[in-house]
Amino acid sequence: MLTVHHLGISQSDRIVWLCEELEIPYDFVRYERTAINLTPPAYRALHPSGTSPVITEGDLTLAESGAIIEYIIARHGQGRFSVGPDSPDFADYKYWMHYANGSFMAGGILAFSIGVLNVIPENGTIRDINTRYARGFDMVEKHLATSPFLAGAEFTAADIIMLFPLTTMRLFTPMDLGPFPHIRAYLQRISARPGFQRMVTKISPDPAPPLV
Ligand SMILES: N[C@@H](CCC(=O)N[C@@H](CS)C(=O)NCC(=O)O)C(=O)O
Repeated sequence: MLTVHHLGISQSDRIVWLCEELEIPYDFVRYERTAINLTPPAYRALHPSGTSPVITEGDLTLAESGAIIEYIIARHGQGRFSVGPDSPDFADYKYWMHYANGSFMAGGILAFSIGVLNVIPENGTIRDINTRYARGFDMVEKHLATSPFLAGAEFTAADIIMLFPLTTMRLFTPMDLGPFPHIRAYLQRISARPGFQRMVTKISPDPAPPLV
C-alpha cells in the first residue's frame, strides 16, 4: 500500500492533495513538528535526506516532492494531471513543475534565512536574494492573467507543486498578496476543488494553506 508520511505544516501537503485529487487509496501517517527539533527523529529516519515529503510503498522509500509526484502519477494515476510532449502546454507544465522547488522555494528559504540571521540587506547579493521570492510572485501574477491554471486551461500537478510556495511558505517569508489579484483569484479557484478540501481535512490540525 502507498503510504504518505505527512510532517505537520510541511511540503507533504502536496502529496496528500495529489492523492486526494487522484482519489487513490493510500495510508496516511502523521508526524508532529517538535519545539526542539523541527523535524522529529522518526521522520528523519525515514529517508537519508531527512526531509518531508516521504512516501513508502513495499520496499520503496522515496523523498523529494517532484520525484514523488511523478512516481504517483505514473504508477497510480495513469498519467492524470500531467502534460505530455504533444500538448502546447508541455513547456509551461515542465517550467512550473521545476520552478516551484528549483528557484521559487529556494528564494523563499534564502529570504527566510537572511531574516532569521538578521543580516542587513546592504549589498547587491543580499538585495537580489531578498527580491528573488518577490519576483516569483510577479511572474506568477503575469502568467495567471492569461491562463486559468499554471499549465493552461486544465488543472495539473504544476498547480499542486506550486501550492506551498504560494501559500504556506508565506507563513515563514511573509508576502502581501494585495498587489496580486490574479494569484488571489487563482488560490480561491484551486481551493474550491473537492480534492483540496479533502486535503485540508486530512492534514488537520495543520492550518489550511493561507489563501489571502
Ligand atoms: N525540495 C524538497 C524540500 C524538502 C524540505 O525541505 N522539506 C522541509 C519541510 S517543508 C523539511 O523537511 N525540513 C526539515 C529539514 O530540512 O530538516 C522537496 O520538495 O521534497
